[in-house]
Amino acid sequence: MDFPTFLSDLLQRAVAAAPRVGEPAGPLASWAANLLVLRSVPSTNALGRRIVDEYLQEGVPLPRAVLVAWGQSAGAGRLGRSWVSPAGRGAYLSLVRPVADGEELPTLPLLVPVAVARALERWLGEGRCRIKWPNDLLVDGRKIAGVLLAGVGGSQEDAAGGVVIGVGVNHGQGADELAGVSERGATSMTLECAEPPALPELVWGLVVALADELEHAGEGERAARRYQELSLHNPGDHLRCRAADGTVEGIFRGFDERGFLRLELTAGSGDRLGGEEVLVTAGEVTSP
Ligand code: BT5
Repeated sequence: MDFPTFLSDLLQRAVAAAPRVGEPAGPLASWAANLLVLRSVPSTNALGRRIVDEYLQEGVPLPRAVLVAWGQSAGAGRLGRSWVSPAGRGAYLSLVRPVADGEELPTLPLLVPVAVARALERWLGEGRCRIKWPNDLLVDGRKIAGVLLAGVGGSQEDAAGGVVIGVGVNHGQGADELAGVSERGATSMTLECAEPPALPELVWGLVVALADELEHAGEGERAARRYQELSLHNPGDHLRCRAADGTVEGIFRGFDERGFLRLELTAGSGDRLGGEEVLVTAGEVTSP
């Protein structure tokens, strides 16, 4: 598939999602109304941040928007890491959204990976895509997708800001192309699905799933439950995590409503005692 075909396919899908006169608009319509498809950008998340910044600075209400790229020259991961984004080989998109109240923001890191896993399951088969805390999507231990969220402006108490929700999914790469991309190993929809979707179908499937799931922003209990259902980690598992202040190790006791990981320490470290429960707020699970 070439870029013009990709572009026109997505635009047709957006037009088809527009509300019909006399019918109530579903969750998808407000996103489909502002769909931008670009051939190449450094990063859809960087572009999204710029849009949110400018709207907030000008005091203009932020609309919902979907930014899609055919390729990215500087795809971003967390903590300064990068996302390998060859043109026409993956889904690269960012959703821009206002944050109406302080309850919504903490639920997004839970809802977004859930939406992506659910979208991919349609082609991968149920239960094959698992979430490794906090934001990696794995199939049989290999990374197929990643999520990058950035809140802009506002604060948790007075949330008049916006959020940029970035999603990258490998689509057409073969095993050779993915060798060395991720330390854990990487995979793609083409490698994993008996009948992989076409690239625009994958992108649109992600938009639809995100639009649906984001309707539940702010529902912390529901978000934590759905995240746990798709999590690679089960309560009772022994986990080692790289946290903000070093490595911690212990028995996993579940997620809280903000997606923080509850860990019962197996060994004391620093001024913490073995058996103490700690909340890991940022970092990642490094083993098993
Ligand atoms: C992520 O970061 O997994 C978030 C990735 C988000 C990418 C999307 S694409 C659209 C939007 N615009 C952007 O600029 N970004 C978002 P993190 O957990 O930090 O993982 C990054 C690590 O994953 C890298 O250090 C590599 O080890 C590995 N990696 C990089 N590219 C990969 C790929 N294509 N497939 C699998 N693993 C990859």
